[in-house]
Amino acid sequence: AWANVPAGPPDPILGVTEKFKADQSPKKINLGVGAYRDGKGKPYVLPSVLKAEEILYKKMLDKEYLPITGLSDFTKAAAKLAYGENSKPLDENRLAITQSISGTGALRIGTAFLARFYPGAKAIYLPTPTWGNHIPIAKDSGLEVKQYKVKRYFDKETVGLDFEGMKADIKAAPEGSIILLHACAHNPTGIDPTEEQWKELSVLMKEKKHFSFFDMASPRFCAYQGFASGDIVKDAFAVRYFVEQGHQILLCQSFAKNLGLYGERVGAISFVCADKEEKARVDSQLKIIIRPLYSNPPIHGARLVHTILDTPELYKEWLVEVKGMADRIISMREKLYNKLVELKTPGEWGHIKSQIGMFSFTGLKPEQVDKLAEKSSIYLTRDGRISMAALNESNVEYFAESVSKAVKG
Ligand code: PLP
Ligand code: TYF
Repeated sequence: AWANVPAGPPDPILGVTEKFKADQSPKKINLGVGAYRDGKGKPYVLPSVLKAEEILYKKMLDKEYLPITGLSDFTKAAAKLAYGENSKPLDENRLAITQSISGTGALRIGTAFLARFYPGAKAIYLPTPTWGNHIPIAKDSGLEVKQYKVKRYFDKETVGLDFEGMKADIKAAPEGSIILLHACAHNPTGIDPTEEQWKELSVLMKEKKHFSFFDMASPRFCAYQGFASGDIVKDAFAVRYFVEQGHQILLCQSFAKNLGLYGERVGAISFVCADKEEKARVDSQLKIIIRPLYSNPPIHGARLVHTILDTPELYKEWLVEVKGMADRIISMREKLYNKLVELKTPGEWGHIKSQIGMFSFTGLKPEQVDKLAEKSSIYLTRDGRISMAALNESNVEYFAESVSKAVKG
């Protein structure tokens, strides 16, 4: 029956894992997929999650279907986490929110909603580069994909954000365009606008009457005071600032990376609406989109997140655990940088230390990436992105030595 089905290409990110698995070398390293690993290279289940599991187990809860929009205790807690305690749209009951199948599912619902109801052009502007899956998600939902630049490739002069280019492209987009913004820890570059730059972007987006579509997929994983004191305001800065400035944003949230709940597939999507009545209409259409897609979301991950966010001791513990992940990533950034410099590796490597989040955008060229796989059994995506969390005390030197060799040619 399927003689006419052509073979498709593997996913550029998940395909890296397939190649890694096929490699027999004991030294092999998988720097492809963005999933946190502990100091021994093993997946990390957060102790706060295990405690929440215990609490839930003891409750012997049933496994009935959730409503179409998910567990309301969870969506309330998720909204509070992103928008803050005293957010007007929450106080005024004008935030439409639904649970989603992690961040990907949130993006899929959000783009489907826009394709159906956005009053302007059915196009979405994605940053270049961006998370690869953004493109097919938007297309499958029926949006046309356009681009704005956040980084000029191979331009050694501009290791950081190409803010002027970004603004110029956003300005050039027709009035009322949909612009996707990574809320923090941009994937794959690890480069975010500064708070001042976000403020400028807010003004520009308002002038152009653009629509802000925020994707908040991962924490910054950098040790700043906020997290240590039990506050996530830095991660949420852009989202909260835009909302304060009156942007009626859409926000996709994922609990995969910040709680290590990758496989639980728990996320949320929310729409800041003009008033209660508009919220009710948006809520009704979200249900109409979700019902034929998957009917209602899975229950367990949402219960875990709700238990952690709404149990003060667990919440505090979670923040400490995120800081632990952040600190380990930062120490790997430092080790990698120092070793590359020590080995006199040609090029500037300071960006490895300044980038934010789980990834580093190394600047390695596709041929160098291929060489790393062939000669050293080291696997990463061809855009030169590495998951810093896959590095540890046992492999960071080998990685640095291999990179140094690949760069020297
Ligand atoms: N958006 C971005 C920018 C991401 O990097 C990711 C995951 O890596 C996601 C969304 C979605 O991830 P998930 O569906 O696992 O929550
Ligand atoms: O590493 C990344 O950027 C992501 C990771 O269902 C990922 O692509 C893997 C599987 C998945 C969602 C995200």
